[in-house]
Amino acid sequence: MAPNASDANGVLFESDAATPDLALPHAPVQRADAYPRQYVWRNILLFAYLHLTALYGGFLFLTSAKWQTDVFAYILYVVSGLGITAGAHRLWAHKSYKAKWPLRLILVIFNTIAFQDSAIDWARDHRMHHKYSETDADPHNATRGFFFSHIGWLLVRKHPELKNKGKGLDLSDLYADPILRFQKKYYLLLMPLACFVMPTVVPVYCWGESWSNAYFVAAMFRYAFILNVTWLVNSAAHKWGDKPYDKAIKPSENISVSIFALGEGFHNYHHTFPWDYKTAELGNNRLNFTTNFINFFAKLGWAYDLKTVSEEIIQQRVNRTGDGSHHLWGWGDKDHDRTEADAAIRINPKDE
Ligand code: ST9
Ligand code: ZN
Ligand code: ZN
Repeated sequence: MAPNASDANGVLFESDAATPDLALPHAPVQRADAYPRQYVWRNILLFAYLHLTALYGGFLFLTSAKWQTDVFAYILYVVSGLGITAGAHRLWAHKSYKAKWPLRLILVIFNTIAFQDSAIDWARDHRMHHKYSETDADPHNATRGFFFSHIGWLLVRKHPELKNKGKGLDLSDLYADPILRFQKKYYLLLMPLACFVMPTVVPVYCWGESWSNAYFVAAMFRYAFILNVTWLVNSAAHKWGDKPYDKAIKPSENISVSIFALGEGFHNYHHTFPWDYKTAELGNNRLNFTTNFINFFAKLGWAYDLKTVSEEIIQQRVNRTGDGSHHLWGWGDKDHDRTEADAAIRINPKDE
């Protein structure tokens, strides 16, 4: 079922679009009411503990861990990151491509190392984030400020509006996948093994690392690091950057976030065309590690039905709702506005 409620604030799938350039018929509205916060003290204490141990882990990463442990932590960051970007995000939340079961299995293992809750729950929250973007029904509503959209939303009970509107969400595609059902059913067993036990045990038994370096560096520091990178997409990339595709929304093109988030910081594009498997316009692949990962599996035939938006539609949308910052490669770019080009000051011009 396509989310087509009249109060939806953003498109989720291509089928929701109601204009030729793939937008909703009305402009998006931001909204946040002042509702009483119900603090979840268990989460506040656990996140405080995580960040304190991660700071110590960051210190050990630089000073006393073996180089193999540092490389291992980096590899875990990349693979667990792909479990979020290529898995929970582009495959499961947005259905922007399809994957055969071996790739889905790899991605679910990567996703469990990332511990951002089961892929089904992640995709459920994320569909709300796009469909009711920057309203009370958006889990990390960025109009509530940087802190709330970064981590604060995980420290309080969810807004009743989110739970109400969430009832209308169709998740049947997610529950139809036995791999996702298995992950959700056994999450409380699989997640601690994948996110904390395995990253601690491997360095100790494979290259003789100390228990403390292994735990603080490969488990806690690596986990907190990737969490904060992910949260930056919700906070920084909803605040800072250009809006070449839709200037009426907060999500922005944030290159710095993209570098750390494996290509997920082109957020103005992504909220404008969320079902594009690249989450960015062509030409940005250098910073889009996840797109290259999906392209690689597409060559193997394990990823297929990759969806993307045509240049014409992108251009229409840029012209109608963009903030004018859409990139030009330079003079003569076919996208260069004619009036602006004609009015340019040219010194010693000579057209060949
Ligand atoms: C974490 C997730 O950090 C991070 C996600 C970030 C997303 C980023 C997106 C950006 C784009 C992608 C870029 C990726 C870049 C990656 C880069 C990598 C290098 N719809 O939740 P509950 C209903 S997780 C419909 O308990 P509370 C439902 O009935 C960190 N219904 O609400 C549900 O029952 P059930 C680790 C919904 O009690 C019931 O409400 N995890 C929806 O208010 C209760 O749900 C944690 O720390 C919905 N969306 O508690 C756990 N939501 O589930 C954190 C709820 O049975 N979470 N319902 O169906 C919690 O502790 C709690 O959720 C809470 C709220 C305290 C925050
Ligand atoms: Zn967003
Ligand atoms: Zn998304």
